Amino acid sequence: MQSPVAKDWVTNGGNMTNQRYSTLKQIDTSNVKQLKGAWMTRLKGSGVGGKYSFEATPLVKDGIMYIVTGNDDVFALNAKTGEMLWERWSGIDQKLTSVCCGWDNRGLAMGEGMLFLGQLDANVVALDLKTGKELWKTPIEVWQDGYGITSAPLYYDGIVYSGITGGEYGVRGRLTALDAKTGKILWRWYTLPAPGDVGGDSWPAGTDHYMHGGATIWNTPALDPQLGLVYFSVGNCGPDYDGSIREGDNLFCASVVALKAKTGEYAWHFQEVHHDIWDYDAASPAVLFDTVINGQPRKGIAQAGRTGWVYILDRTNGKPLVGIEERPVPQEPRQKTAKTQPYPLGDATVPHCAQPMEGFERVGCIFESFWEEPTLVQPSGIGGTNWSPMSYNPDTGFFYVPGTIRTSAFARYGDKYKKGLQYNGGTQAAPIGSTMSGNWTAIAGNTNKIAWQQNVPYRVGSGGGSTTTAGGLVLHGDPSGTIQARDAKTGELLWQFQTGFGAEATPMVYEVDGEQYIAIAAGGNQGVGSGNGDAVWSFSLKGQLTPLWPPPAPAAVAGPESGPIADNAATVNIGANNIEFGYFPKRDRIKAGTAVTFTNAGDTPHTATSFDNGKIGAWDTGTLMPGQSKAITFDKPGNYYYICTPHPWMYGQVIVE
Ligand SMILES: [Cu+2]
Repeated sequence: MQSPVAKDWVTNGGNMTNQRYSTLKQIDTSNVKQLKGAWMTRLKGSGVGGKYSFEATPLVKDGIMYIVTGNDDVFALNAKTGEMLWERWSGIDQKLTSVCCGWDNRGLAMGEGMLFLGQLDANVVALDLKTGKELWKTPIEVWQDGYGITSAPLYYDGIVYSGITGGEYGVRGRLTALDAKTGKILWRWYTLPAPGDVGGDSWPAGTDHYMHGGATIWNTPALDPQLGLVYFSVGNCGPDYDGSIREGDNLFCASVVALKAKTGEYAWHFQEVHHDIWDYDAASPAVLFDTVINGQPRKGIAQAGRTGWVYILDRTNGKPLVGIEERPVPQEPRQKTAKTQPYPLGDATVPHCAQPMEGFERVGCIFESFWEEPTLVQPSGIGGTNWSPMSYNPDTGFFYVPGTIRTSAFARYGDKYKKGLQYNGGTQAAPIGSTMSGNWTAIAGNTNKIAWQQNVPYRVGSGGGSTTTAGGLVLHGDPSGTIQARDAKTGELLWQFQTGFGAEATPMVYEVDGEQYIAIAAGGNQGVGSGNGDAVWSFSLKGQLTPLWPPPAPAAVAGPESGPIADNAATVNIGANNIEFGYFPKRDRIKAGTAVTFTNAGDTPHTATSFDNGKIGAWDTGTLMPGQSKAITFDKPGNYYYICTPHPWMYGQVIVE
């Protein structure tokens, strides 16, 4: 786990650095064009349905591959042939109400002859590596209270470290350490400090807001055995868009944190965004690397934030390695905005100012404040870099950063905490008609400056990230369904191959019997709307399989798109047909004076809320619990767009004639 990654890939990030750098170099810049599919295996329909994303990185050990789907089902495959060796179906409740952003599992951990996974129902589970048989199962929380797990755990030295989700449900985030042998909880470290703890004074005194402040952990920790520290990124504050009730910096939201790996004792932290009101999580995994700055060897750690910056720190103490300045930012007293925010020196990977759009009077750059009037800001509330991992190549000294280029219309509306329900306090939908795209950026680890940058048509910062190799390659998927290889030095696209499904997971690299393979899970991402599926592909120079047909293209423009229009549908179902985050029909043409009944046919609360550019909430169903309905009568001819405020990537349209 401490060695450079070679034949096997034994943690989510390759080894404990999360670098996703493989030393294998049989496949390189000169021959990558010859790659074809060695095998492709469908996982028996696991994770097939519009509510799922497939983001997991497979693990490989001794010629066997282990992969987990968005339904938390685990499969062992012969890594040379793709043949299924065993399967373990999670049996998780299909009516979970605590999944904010798609049913998803980012991967597994391995150690002591076991596999470890976190489930959406907030259980950490150990399976026998040989058979898939369940050995123990520990609930680290209760999903009915808004908790879940989507991150891959990390195993090291007898301990399983797990993150937790629920940042949109008013939970109290934490890192949980479990005994690998028994599943017993050894310790918990709360990312939301109580009064008297380190950081406790960054929450308003005399309130319990810190108990509901989110700050969850979406991705796998990294660990430095020499320093004895475990590192992780911490997500947004709750309620996401309403800072009015939580004056202060709100530690440890949007931070990188280091703890003593054995005991969970606090070591240091660095907060990327003070008093976050933009959903600017640190969601992508923290990456450990060594570099040389001003002639001095330094121990670094880096994290790609939703702000579109890479934060480069000294991993011994959390101090900036390249330089980060506190600068004054726009103020909104009602939001209790922080006076200053950290600005890393170097380059951002995505644009930092929104373009004006018709209807919006308030347009700004990063850290622009807002209240109830929708305000356009870039980067959007999903980044920048969201959950997607970046990789680091010690040969080039570059990080390979996935980016989303999107605009959010931020608006606050306030929220009361109710156990187990969404607690957002506002919304951040992209304006109807605004473009959404992505990019890949190489950032130099010793200067934080752009070495190269390539724009791509779709958002890539949400699901799949990059992997890099000693063969001089950067490997990544694309929402259009292709896996792609680039030249690590220049970013030039050298090879692509159509997998047939949204390729929204991070590739990995392994070797069996002297042959190098590159594998990727292909099954789409519900937030991006890329082709759903259950495929795992493996590629090699001796491969014979040819590409599949491309899946439907994901959205590149925000809104209900140009899909079919239903005529006079009297009912719009929300979350029907196992597509939790969508309206059916999405577009409806009716006569003036008609009532449309919005019915929540899904498992989580949804809304249909008017979203005319520049204005939110002219009409609103309010929160519809599962099974509830509300009729809205449309009297005047016109075009009525709407969104779901807690899930601001859901769009609908009613055309009144
Ligand atoms: Cu919704």
